[in-house]
Amino acid sequence: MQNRLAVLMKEDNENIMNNFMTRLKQRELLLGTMLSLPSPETAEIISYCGFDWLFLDGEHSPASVLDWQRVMQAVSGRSACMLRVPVNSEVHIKKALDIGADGIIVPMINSAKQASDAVAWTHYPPQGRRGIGPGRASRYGKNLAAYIERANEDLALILQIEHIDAVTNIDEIVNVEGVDALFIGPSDLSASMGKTGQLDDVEVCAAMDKVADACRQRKLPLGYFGMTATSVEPFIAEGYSLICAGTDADFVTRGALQMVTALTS
Ligand code: 3PY
Ligand code: MG
Repeated sequence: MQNRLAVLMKEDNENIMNNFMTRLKQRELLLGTMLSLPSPETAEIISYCGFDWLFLDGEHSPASVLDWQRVMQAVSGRSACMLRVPVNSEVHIKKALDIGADGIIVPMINSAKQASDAVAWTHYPPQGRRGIGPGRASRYGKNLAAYIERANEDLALILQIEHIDAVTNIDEIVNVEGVDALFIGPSDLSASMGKTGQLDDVEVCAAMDKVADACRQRKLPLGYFGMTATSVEPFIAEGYSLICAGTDADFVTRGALQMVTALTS
């Protein structure tokens, strides 16, 4: 019996995290898509489709923390789950990590101070001040010690650059220790410049290039979101490594429209 428990414990510890962080740090191309529906079944279907990672949108969707826990249970480790918290806050970050997210995405980071707050809330002491509690992330406390030992190293902190103020402060933001990647939010960035959705605009492109240059200098991975393959391909070619393309809701819409069109045209 004792041996059996020892084996189980070892397997649990080895499986407790995934290799997302290793690949992220090496700026390997990581292909993901966005989950916006609080639906474990949809998440499960998408998890069988081969994405490296999933962007769980806790900012704009109606999903609760419990919904996201169910979604991650359905994904069951087939893709890494990055949960976007609604806002940069200690409580949201703590809950997102405790339910077992492999990393978090924090929207609208505009200054080095906001970035270092996110770092503090994401990391256990001594690097940060994340509170300790048992949850799904640590097998409900069964592996708490092992989880705490690895969490600071293995969980990804991804900050969204999606306001012109963030672009202005980008050199300070990229120098904040403990940030694992930046991720451009093209819609909000263009909107903050009075150019909503004008992603080809010269000034919007220049702002994105400034972020890309700062990341390149610091060897910091950079991500981008687009609705279609065509919209993200130029960014992959430019060396953006953390790519999120499409959303679950849009996949359903397109499939349904395709069927109606096929049957009515
Ligand atoms: C944006 O485009 O603003 C986003 O947040 C995409 O993730
Ligand atoms: Mg945004």
